[in-house]
Amino acid sequence: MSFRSGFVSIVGRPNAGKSTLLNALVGEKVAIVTHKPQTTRHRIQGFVNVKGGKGRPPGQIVFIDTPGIHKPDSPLGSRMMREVNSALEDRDLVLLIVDCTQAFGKGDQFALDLLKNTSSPVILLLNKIDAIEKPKLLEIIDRYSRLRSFAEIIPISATKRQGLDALVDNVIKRLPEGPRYFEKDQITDQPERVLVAELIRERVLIETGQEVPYATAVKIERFEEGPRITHISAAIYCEREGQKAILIGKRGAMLKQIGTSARKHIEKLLGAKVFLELFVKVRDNWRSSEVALDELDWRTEVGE
Ligand SMILES: Nc1nc2c(ncn2[C@@H]2O[C@H](COP(=O)(O)OP(=O)(O)OP(=O)(O)O)[C@@H](O)[C@H]2O)c(=O)[nH]1
Ligand SMILES: [Mg+2]
Repeated sequence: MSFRSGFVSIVGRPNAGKSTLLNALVGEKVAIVTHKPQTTRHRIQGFVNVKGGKGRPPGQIVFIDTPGIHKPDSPLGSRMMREVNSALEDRDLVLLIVDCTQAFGKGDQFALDLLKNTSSPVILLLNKIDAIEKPKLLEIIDRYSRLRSFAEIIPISATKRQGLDALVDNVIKRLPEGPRYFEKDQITDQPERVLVAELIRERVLIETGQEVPYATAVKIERFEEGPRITHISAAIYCEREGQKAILIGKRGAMLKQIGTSARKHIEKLLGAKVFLELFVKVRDNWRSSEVALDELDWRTEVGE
């Protein structure tokens, strides 16, 4: 059977499980995951190589994780939504992922409306089926089928890896004949230092309370691989002195906690011993400044 390949965007509301799904499909952690909405801020590609067999063609799928669909209330939010919109353009397929544990609301309608902008076929993924009863699932299927037509509706659990085989099967069959775009051993378009910055941001999101995480960004300032240890210095940006005080904590306890847990995750990622230095810096209202947003964008970070 001929080799298939193509680009498949994963879109949906914040917290629906897009990044969890990408990681589960790729088999490695390429996108950070937290229980807080609006964790992902930029597009992340993950590559999945598919072995052929039993009526399944061989191929390579480029999945694109995106920020959660929301109504932006800041320049940062607008940029995040630009990432979503561009992920809806010229794709072979779009996967709309829905959190089945949440009641249908305005945000879901907003997401469905946004999909009117895409000319690609849309597959509906009903996620988190591990956490609901069957009658509820049937109710959701019924509701969505009445709202628009989908190329397919597939119930899945990204955390329990249920339904993922059916998903890959379905996706690869719909892709056109095409080349292998990326080397077999490459799993993502994200450079190592961006993955490292994201792992630090993940720890900040998980360790800190309500308001601080959304006001933070992480920038790697030094990344030096030595023979025995990799030295990494990173700045955690926040918007106000009060947030800085929270991030540092009593006698530096919070920053230490973030650093220790981030270091463990980074060492696992790099497969090397790491010396991690973290600084907290205040940059007034960076989320509203186009200049600051440019500087903190990962593409600037890696010099692209
Ligand atoms: N029970 C259950 N929880 C899930 C499943 N998939 C994801 N989650 C949880 O849902 C939360 C959000 O997951 P993410 O993957 O970060 O969601 P996201 O759609 O990428 O969110 P944003 O990046 O904020 O837009 C996390 O706490 C996940 O562990 C699932 O299949 N079942
Ligand atoms: Mg995400």
